[in-house]
Amino acid sequence: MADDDTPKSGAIKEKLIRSKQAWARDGRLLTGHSAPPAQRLPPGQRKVEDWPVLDLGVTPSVDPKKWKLVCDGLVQNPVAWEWDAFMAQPQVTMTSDIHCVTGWSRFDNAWTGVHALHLLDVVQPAPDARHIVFHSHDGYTTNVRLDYFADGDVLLAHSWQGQPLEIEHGGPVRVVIPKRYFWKSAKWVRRIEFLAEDRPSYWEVNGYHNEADPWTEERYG
Ligand SMILES: Nc1nc2c(c(=O)[nH]1)N[C@H]1C(S)=C(S)[C@@H](COP(=O)(O)O)O[C@H]1N2
Ligand SMILES: [Mo]
Repeated sequence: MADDDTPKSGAIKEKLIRSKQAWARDGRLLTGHSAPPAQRLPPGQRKVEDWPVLDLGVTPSVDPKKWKLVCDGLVQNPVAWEWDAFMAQPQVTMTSDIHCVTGWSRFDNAWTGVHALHLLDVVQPAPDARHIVFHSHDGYTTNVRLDYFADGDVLLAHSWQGQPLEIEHGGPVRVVIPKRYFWKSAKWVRRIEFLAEDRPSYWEVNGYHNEADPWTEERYG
């Protein structure tokens, strides 16, 4: 949050943010159990059929024609892909479950987009790159370890269930990191920054866990 990413406070859903901070304080939904990954619903989660919208309350309108994805920092080949260049990359479709820290899980989401491993192939992270921060058009940021991003099931998605991702869900392009709580999956992504040192970001400095593994209930920290 060191740069000018901070959203205008008037535009933020202050109430939602305050209540999520209170959840972190109270340890809400923590069960104290952990579940084996063979079981599909992580501890403390309930399955939903719809797809809730969760964000800071700022829905940026991002015209794909003006959208650009910058990957920079500790990489040997920085890229700045405009829409056509992004869509010209090899495409994958992968199905995964969403686990939101507010307690809902949504199974079987078919995402289409660019595989994270392809992006890594292109940019070639420098040997000392260990961490990533995603920057989004609404001012949101979130951090993950580079090895989590390289996990094989991660992608930069432009479509969900075969349809272009709706703007409320982060279109034109969002990150999808299935093995982490969903706040790690940045909507409206515009920049992927590669770093040597970790940089806890929006929720990670507001009471939420740095790693966010739903199976061990890394909700707060
Ligand atoms: N840019 C951006 N990405 C974001 C957020 C946000 O506020 N801004 N919220 C995160 C949180 S807390 C969740 S739970 C998911 C929600 O995604 P959805 O609205 O598509 O369900 O997006 C994550 N990615
Ligand atoms: Mo969330």
